[in-house]
Amino acid sequence: MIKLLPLLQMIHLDDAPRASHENSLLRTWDGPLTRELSLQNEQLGLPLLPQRLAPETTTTMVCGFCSTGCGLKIHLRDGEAINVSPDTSYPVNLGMACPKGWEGLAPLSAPDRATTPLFRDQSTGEFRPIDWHQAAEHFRNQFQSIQAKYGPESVAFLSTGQIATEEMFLLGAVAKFGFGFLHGDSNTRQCMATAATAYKQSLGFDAPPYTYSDFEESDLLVFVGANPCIAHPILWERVLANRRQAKIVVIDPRQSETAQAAHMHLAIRPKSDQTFFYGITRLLIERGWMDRDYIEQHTSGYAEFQAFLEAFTLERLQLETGLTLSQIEGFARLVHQSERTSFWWTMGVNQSYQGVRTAQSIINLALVTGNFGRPGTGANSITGQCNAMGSRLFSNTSALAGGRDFTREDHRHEVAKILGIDAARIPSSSGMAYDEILDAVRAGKIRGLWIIATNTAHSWIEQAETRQALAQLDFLVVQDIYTTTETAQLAHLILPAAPWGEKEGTFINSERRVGRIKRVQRSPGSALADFSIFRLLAKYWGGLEQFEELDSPAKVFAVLQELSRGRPCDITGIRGYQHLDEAGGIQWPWTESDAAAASRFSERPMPIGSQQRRLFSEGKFFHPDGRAKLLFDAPRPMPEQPNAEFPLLLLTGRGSVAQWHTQTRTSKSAVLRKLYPADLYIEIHPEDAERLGITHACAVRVRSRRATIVARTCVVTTVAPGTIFAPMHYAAVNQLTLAHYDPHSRQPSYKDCAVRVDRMGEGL
Ligand SMILES: Nc1nc2c(c(=O)[nH]1)N[C@H]1C(S)=C(S)[C@@H](COP(=O)(O)OP(=O)(O)OC[C@H]3O[C@@H](n4cnc5c(=O)[nH]c(N)nc54)[C@H](O)[C@@H]3O)O[C@H]1N2
Ligand SMILES: Nc1nc2c(c(=O)[nH]1)N[C@H]1C(S)=C(S)[C@@H](COP(=O)(O)OP(=O)(O)OC[C@H]3O[C@@H](n4cnc5c(=O)[nH]c(N)nc54)[C@H](O)[C@@H]3O)O[C@H]1N2
Ligand code: SF4
Ligand SMILES: [Mo]
Repeated sequence: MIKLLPLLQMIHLDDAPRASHENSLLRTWDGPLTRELSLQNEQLGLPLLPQRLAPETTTTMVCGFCSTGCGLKIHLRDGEAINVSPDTSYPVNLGMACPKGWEGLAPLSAPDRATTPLFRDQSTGEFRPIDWHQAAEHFRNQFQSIQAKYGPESVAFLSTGQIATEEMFLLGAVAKFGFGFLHGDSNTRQCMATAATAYKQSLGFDAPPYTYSDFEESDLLVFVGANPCIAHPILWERVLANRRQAKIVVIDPRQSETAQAAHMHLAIRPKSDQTFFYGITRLLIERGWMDRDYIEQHTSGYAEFQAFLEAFTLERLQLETGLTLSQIEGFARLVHQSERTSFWWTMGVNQSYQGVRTAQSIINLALVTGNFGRPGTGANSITGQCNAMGSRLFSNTSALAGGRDFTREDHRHEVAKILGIDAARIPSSSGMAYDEILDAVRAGKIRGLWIIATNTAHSWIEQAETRQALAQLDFLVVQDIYTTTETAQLAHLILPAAPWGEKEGTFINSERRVGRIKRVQRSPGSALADFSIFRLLAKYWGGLEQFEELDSPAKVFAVLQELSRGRPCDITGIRGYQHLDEAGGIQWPWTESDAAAASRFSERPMPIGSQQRRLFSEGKFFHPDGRAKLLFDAPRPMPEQPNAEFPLLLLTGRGSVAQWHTQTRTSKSAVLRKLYPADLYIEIHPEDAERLGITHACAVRVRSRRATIVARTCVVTTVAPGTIFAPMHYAAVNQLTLAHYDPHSRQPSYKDCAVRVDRMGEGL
């Protein structure tokens, strides 16, 4: 048997007999396992899908990049994927996909895939391959000894919105209720924390209200800090399919690709959106252009809000937003005249030191004008990662499963009962947020950290501090699909994971649609699905028999359904994974009674066409009084404003359709690599360039108070004078950014810090 295994799988070098209880642990799981055999997903109960099919056939699943959640056809030969094309019948994308979707398989076969656990040798500092048994023992021994020495607060995990919901739930449950980790957060903090918090406070639950057909049903679409042409290209296709001759307004300091395609571009001064929306709301109210009935019947706090808005005069608006009177009035008139206005926001709003109140200034405007719950309306946050919505609802990080609160005893008891565990195992607080975890590492309070499917050393704000924290840890475990990520390179232990395409489970997209992913390829070496890794680690941890029953994603999905019962995200009406295939994904909520009612009309489990559902059509919100709260606060000044020494403001964001985040995946596709510049560039306005004696494609130094980096220039009029733009896909960019956060959501404010730009050789 040994002969058949690739070299890296033969990893256990000592021949000492393995403790018999460990063999028996594995045997209960995998059948008679010899130490010579590395684990495979098949042995852990995750067979290659689909089984028993014709040699050449096709299956379907959702894309593993952005939260649009397009349906893809996966073409198989002998049960393994050989190609991808868009699914023509999936209700999200209707036969379209962006380049990332088409190239979805390329990242799986990259040469730097992690194929075996790697352990850093203390003496040489080099990684040494080990087997899964040794990896799980190291994991247990190190974390348990840190906990024993420094107490329960001394360990934490950082997870992701890019693994299956079943996996992130299992991680949260095993780590928090099993291993006793009090702190665990995810990269959803970088992305959706603001929207989640804003919705929860305003509407009573983290519930994005829309369905994608709202793009087509709107008369006026307002995009705020969102660049869907680049970040959600297939949603933009849905906008183009609008049948009502809609007007499109883009509010963005940059003339983004989306702004270029809009009827009206409001090049707002960065971080003045909150002031802008207050001012617009005031203007609409002053002119009697609000919806009095809607306000009276469905909102609370209107009188206080109206009084607060008095200060947001037209003069103030012009001064603070940099927009002209005619732009402001023109926009207010458009909102008034449109029967159906929908507001769509993304990172230009969420990633801000005042993101939650800014998001709520948009929610308030939609409520006050009665643009809620009807087709083509809504205050709609577009999600980022493929499964950020899954992590918001079920990951047991900032919220307890099912959108519950860790702080509520009744909620802890509900979850404990469903899981069959003692409620005392569930912490009574959600624990530290991402930034607080890294602060605690720097303070020496957290000594052990487990990072899963996120590339902290590249993507977190203010990188020098971040890397300093990671370097300080006694034990850093990185669970990734590649060994080469900036974060994996800092690890003591690398756990090789299997990505999208090599495992099964579900994702939840931006419009709350639960979609399916499948295992259509074998993983290289002994890489395992995150699901299998969590189970393996739980097994080795000891004393966690209660989690053993959760031995397949399908079983965990059934638990998630139970956890959702009676909650706003109730999915008890879904009849298993196959139902998701048949229905083209299913939006939450889909309750047992919804399913029963639908089956009265149709033989099929759920007919396509009954699928487009939005929330709040009755105007009933999730607060106890059924009303939406109008929440507001005085806008605050930007903490690091440009000055004489650092005269430019740095905006960061997505650079191209072909680049995904820290580029670990998209850089593996030769096709995608042709679609973006290999090296870091900054966009700068011709006026600034001229003043600095810079031309196009010049090498420049970009300096902030934290770092100096080198970039090439791209001289364009799409950025406003006084600002520059740099894509986040290049690791150097977060060396410049300033660690500051929204106080309610603790989301990093990535899009505002002061910098200077100098020609190479000058200014330093
Ligand atoms: N190709 C590609 N697509 C992606 C991703 C990717 O990496 N690559 N990532 C996915 C993820 S996780 C996310 S979260 C989304 C992000 O999707 P988006 O939020 O659409 O993308 P960003 O480019 O980060 O930011 C959007 C815009 O905010 C603007 N902005 C900056 N500051 C302000 C401000 O103060 N006010 C306003 N109104 N606008 C401002 C920027 O100029 C930028 O054009 O994209 C998803 N889709
Ligand atoms: N300056 C600046 N910084 C930003 C932003 C910005 O606009 N400006 N945007 C922020 C936002 S919105 C986001 S969402 C973050 C994204 O930041 P990250 O989450 O750090 O970015 P990714 O590159 O998506 O990292 C995902 C990691 O998981 C690995 N991976 C992929 N699939 C799997 C899997 O199935 N299992 C395991 N175990 N690993 C897997 C990948 O190889 C990769 O290393 O960046 C944030 N950072
Ligand atoms: S738009 Fe998003 S979900 Fe659709 S193919 Fe592109 S990356 Fe995948
Ligand atoms: Mo994101």
